[in-house]
Amino acid sequence: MPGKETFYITTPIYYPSDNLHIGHAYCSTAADTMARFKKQQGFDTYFLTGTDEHGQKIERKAMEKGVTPQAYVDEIVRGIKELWKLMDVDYDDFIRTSDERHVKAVQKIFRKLYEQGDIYKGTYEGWYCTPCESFFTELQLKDGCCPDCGRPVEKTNEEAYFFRLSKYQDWLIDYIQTHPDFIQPKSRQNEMLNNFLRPGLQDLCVSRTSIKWGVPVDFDSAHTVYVWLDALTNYITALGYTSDDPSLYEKYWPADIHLVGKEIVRFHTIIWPIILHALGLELPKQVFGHGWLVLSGVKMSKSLGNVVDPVVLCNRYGSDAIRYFLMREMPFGSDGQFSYEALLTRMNADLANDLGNLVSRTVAMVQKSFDGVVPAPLEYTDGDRALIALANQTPDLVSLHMDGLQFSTALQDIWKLVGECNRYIDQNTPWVLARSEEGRERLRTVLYILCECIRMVAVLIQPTMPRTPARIFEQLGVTDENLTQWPSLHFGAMPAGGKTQKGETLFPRIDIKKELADIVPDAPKAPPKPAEAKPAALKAEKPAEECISIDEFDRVKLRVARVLTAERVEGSDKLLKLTLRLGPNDPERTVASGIAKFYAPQDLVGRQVVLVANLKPAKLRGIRSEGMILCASDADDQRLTLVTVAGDMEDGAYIR
Ligand code: ME8
Repeated sequence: MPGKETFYITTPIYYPSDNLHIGHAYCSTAADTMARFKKQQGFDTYFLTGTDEHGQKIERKAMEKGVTPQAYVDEIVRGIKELWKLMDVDYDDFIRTSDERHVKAVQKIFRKLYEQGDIYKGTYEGWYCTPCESFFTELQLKDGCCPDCGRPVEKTNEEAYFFRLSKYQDWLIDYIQTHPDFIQPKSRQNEMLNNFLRPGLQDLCVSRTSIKWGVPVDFDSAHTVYVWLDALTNYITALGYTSDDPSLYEKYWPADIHLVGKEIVRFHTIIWPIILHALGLELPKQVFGHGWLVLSGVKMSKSLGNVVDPVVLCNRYGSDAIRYFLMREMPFGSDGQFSYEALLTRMNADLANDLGNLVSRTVAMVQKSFDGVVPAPLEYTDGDRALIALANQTPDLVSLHMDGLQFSTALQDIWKLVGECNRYIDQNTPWVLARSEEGRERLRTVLYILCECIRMVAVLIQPTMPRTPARIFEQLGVTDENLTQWPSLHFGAMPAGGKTQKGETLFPRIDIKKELADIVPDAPKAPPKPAEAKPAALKAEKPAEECISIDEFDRVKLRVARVLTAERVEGSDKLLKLTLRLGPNDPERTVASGIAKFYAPQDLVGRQVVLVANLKPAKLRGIRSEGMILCASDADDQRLTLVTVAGDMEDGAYIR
């Protein structure tokens, strides 16, 4: 008998930092949700996460604390595992790069690549910051100084091993072009091809003599393996590749999905595939680069001090609510804004009002009218059949969107059913039906339909919200395990007669104002909403000469443009040079834009921006800039964000 189809999904391995923030939890929650979904669908799933423990930063931090690097990371990893437990991130394996199984495998991989000539010894030339013990390339320097501490750097060189990335460049371009699903979303694929691969790859320095906390090169003990080469291989070393028992590797490799944040797509789609190919191994089927959770427009990050602690959130609101928010709030692949207001608003609207009320109202009515026993339906009306049809379609829609990693859309599909159930209650007014004998007959059908739809909703939310479904099943009196599984997702699978139980409110309503003021007074708030437009009569104070007429405004041609390429401008830490596409008949434009401090070039490629298209061309640092892209910035230019259009518009569209 053939075994089950396998599904192997991974998160990046996290740097051990004192506290992982809600941005880290985002990636793990997504991977866990996907793994649970596939398991629910009958796949033999394997979900890997772990920690990336080597390198200079850890070495230094451990030294500051007066402990060994191993003791330092052990303590942090304990905390990370606790966090995943709290968030119901139910991994199959947790790999640590300091695990002996990993270290041994990395050594074997390094040796194999060396012996076959893909790794060779050379000299690393670059700039060295002594206080930071860090090497930088010319491009990484900030105004000629160390980008980390700002102190002067020295030109230096050290003996190092190099990996022949350049040899595989053409193969990789071809592979990416012939495997369009390999890098997702598509914009990331263009970015990799245009920004990194087509301009040419340089061989990569893959060893250091100055860093001791790393995997030693076993045939040259002065060297430790470069952290990214060490880290990337975790996806196969965890499965036992090169070990005495490679059975997991044979079963699960190639991975179905590597989920990674957008800033590390480059490592996963350039260095990693080349390592695998050089080893003669298959490539993962897909690398998906998700967006960032941002706070006030800036990526949440420990070093910026703008982090939100998932432990605090889960303890306060429950992990299911947090998981739901993370998966529902932003389309996977795009950046999303975190704010307490948004979280609490969604908890009240979607969880307390829509889902919670639906369950409590329905169970209360079954209790009141039928002694708590789910009644058998009698005859279905057209209205009933419409709701039943929606309930039967929803699992297919959810599957479709989950398979495309569109978590938010899949949840919207489920909440459409929840919403229709609530509307069905309002239309059928069960409290009126309960008053007459005839009405009570009809009420049987109405309440059965509601109970059965709620059961189906509970099955569908399991991957995102692992705890809530059990509470719903208990309230509905569902005791048969089969009725909690995916194959039971067809209307009518649940027999009547279940004994309902009034339970605790699933999601209590929160007084948002009070919560924000009392409980999280220091909480980072969403950027203030623009002041509401004042009535015309009150606006007249504005001096007339500041106003422009509509004809004057019409002279400014604003158009949607797509960024094709983006690169830094040599000698300037402010400017990026962009090429933009407008309509099919417009020539490409070059624009120099002062946004380099806020955007990395790779984050712009593929995005739509708003261009002042009829601005007189100007020369900036030798670049003829043909227009200006619009940005919003705060008064002291500390924050800046691109202006774009809310939905995908055709390139070149006019903004009026
Ligand atoms: O990059 N929003 O580790 P890491 C969304 N060790 N995701 C975020 C985020 C945010 N605000 N902040 C971080 C590393 N992440 C390497 C990986 S893999 C072989 C080595 C995500 O701890 C980030 O995008 O810095 C990345 O995918 C993950 O957390 C781990 O980040």
